[in-house]
Amino acid sequence: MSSPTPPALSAETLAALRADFPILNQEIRPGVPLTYLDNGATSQKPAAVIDAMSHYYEHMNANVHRGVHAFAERATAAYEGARQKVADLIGAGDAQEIIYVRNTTEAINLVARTWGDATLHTGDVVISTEMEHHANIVPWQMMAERTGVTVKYIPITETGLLDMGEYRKLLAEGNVKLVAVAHVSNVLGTINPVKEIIKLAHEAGALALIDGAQSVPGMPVNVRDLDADFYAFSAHKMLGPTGIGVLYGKYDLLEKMPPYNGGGSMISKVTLTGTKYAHAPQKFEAGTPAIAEAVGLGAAVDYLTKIGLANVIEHEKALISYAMERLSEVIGLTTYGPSVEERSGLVSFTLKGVHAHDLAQGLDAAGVAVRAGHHCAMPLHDKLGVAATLRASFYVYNTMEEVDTLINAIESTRRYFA
Ligand code: C6P
Repeated sequence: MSSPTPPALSAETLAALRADFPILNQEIRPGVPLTYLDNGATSQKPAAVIDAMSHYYEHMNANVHRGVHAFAERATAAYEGARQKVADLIGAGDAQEIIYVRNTTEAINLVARTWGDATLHTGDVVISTEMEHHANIVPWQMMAERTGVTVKYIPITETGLLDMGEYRKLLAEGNVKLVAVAHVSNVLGTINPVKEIIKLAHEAGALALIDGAQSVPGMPVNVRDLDADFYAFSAHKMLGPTGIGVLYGKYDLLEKMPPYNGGGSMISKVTLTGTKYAHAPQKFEAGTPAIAEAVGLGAAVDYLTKIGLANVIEHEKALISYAMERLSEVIGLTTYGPSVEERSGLVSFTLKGVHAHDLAQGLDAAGVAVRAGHHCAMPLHDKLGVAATLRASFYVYNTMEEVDTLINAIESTRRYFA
């Protein structure tokens, strides 16, 4: 057995950090502690996030941007304060570039429905990739049905990287108006060279949308440094609550885009003959928003900022290096995706002779929570030639011992099916 790389967070720091997550300290079944390795699907929430949401409901619950009473003002300040925290986290120029949505999926659909429908026509091209989550494929296919655009895909290489030569060729074919790419693949873990991808898109006269669902939770991201036109992510994968996500957009683009939903809050004037819309971000936030969730997201940003996202990625790197090493020792196990250097803290794999769902059940018996299936990336699984994989995804509170627990559970399931 190999010895683990020293983790980036000290044992004391990690123990203190784990104590912040009430859910982690429990047994799944009597005598079986929880080993939560399904962070790519959703992360656990620290007490600071849960408490911030409870505090909001207990001490200031009111609608935002409407009343003039004290609670309404406090709620609005908390809601808008969280927007500023998000803007600071991702290096946005202005909090007005942060639109609250339900999740990454809605953020991408918003761009397709508003910017896409208003701007694109038959003959225009949108480039996505073979490694995308369905959230960054289906909205463009639906938009293609409405507008007549063509969707093309950057292929992946044998090692699970984007084929940049093919990308250049697709751009050279012309008429590309948008490049929509994941920053980090939720199956391969590949960290894509999005800065270069965006630069090339801009040189070809196209905009770039980055799906940051798997990147913002685990690494420093600066949208201005990347020069992203749109950047989408979900709170629930970054220690925050479900029900809220973010679309970042450059302000001049947002101002030119038509609204998404119509209704209260997104207007500046309504008459019976027509409506004048509010400026971004309100223009895209019709109706009563997810206020407590925004407060929870703000608390999650505070929590992550305190740890430092550079430390989060270092910690994940240590875990994934050790996990990849240990997985390579398991007979009949195949991992998918690039080397540790080009990968985030997740790994998908198959075990010869054992279906991914059976393996996941074997792991569950040992208290190890992982995801099995196509991970909402069917075209990628088609490309890999497998119907399903099993994915272990690590986060800041995971330990080297939990990697050992994973490996032991895989080994005993393998022996059971042998
Ligand atoms: N991936 C996973 O287990 P939502 O569901 O809207 O919060 O996020 C969608 C999404 C978009 N892009 C990427 C790269 C993603 O990983 C996800 C969510 C989860 O892999 C749930 S399917």
